[in-house]
Amino acid sequence: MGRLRYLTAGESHGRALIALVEGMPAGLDVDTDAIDRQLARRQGGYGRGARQRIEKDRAVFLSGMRRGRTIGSPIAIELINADHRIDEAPPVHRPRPGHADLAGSLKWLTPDCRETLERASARETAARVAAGALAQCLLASFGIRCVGFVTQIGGGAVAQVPTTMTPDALIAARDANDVYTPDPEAVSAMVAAVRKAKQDKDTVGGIVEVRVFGCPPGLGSCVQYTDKLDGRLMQAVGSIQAFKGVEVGLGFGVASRPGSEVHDPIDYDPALRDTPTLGFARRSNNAGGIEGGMTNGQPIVVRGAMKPISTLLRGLDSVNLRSLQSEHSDYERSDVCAVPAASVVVENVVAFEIAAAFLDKFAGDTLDEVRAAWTYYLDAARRISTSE
Ligand code: EPS
Repeated sequence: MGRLRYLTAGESHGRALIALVEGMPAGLDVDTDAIDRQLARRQGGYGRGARQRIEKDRAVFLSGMRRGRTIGSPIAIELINADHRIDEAPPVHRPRPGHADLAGSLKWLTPDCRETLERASARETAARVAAGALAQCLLASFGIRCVGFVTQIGGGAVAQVPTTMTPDALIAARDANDVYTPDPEAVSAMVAAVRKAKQDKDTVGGIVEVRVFGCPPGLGSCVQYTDKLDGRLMQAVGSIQAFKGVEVGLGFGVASRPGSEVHDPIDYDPALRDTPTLGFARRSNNAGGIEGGMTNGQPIVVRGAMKPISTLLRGLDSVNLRSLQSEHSDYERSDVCAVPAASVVVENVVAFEIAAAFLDKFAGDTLDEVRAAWTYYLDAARRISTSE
């Protein structure tokens, strides 16, 4: 039994994408409909291009399951690409600034950027969503819920999302529009920002946020840098295609405030003893649920900034890798804005890291052993004041 981890394989126009998940305990009922719903959400959102009309992502479980339950062996999930034409796809010689095209061509010593772009494509995030949605099945069975949504598109369309919103309220409001924001007041400005980018033959980025509810304290660790949960979440989100910034809690906002306005004072409220806080209430959650690399029982809050997609209909100044002459970058069919879709990706990569940290602490070959460890821990933690 190793740490929960996953790898992905597959090219954008290859036969399929694969997520290979290892370390999931046996005995977990897998809600394949819930996984497919996440995949469908990732395919949607205002600003998507024509590719999503071709694909219909569904998770095909190739291994690791019997009768809808995990059996402890590696779980291979396949997502078949309808548009698989990698061998016929034309070469790309004019790298798109911002995409992996030039750096990859220099790395793999080829003037054909397609060799790189096929794997660098954000199509790969479908496999990450499949792995994360599987992880959400585990988290759900322990009452942990992850909710990802859009808080900003472009410079002007900014949502206000109160910290008091429950997971159900967030999901209901988010799912009521196709920019995936829980603030109904922000929807029209977000749609207008995408529309304007499209008119201008340009692209637009934005900010997404994930809140994780119901996490017990003690996930992650302050002992080694590799185990700090905030660091792990930053790596997970920062590795998503087009993400250039990640914040936990107040994030960059901590720099400009005094300590008295950053750190979250601690109270004890016995009425909250049976919640994930175990009674240790906080007057604010600027830490975003993580202190010293460990969860503290408050909701986890992670934000990521996505740059505008690097494939612009009007192109950008570039150089032809064959002639070394200045030319406009190539246009590949693409999206104008994938920020709503990216909120689904962020939700699911965060879910995966939380599940991995959960299983680090409550390890077990079977779900029953994991549940026993979790129950024991919560019971002991509630009695902390009476221990020596
Ligand atoms: C992408 C280019 C486009 C996007 C793709 C990401 O692909 P295509 O050239 O096939 O139209 O649609 O995203 C997806 C296919 C997806 O499923 O998210 C890129 O270059 O990163």
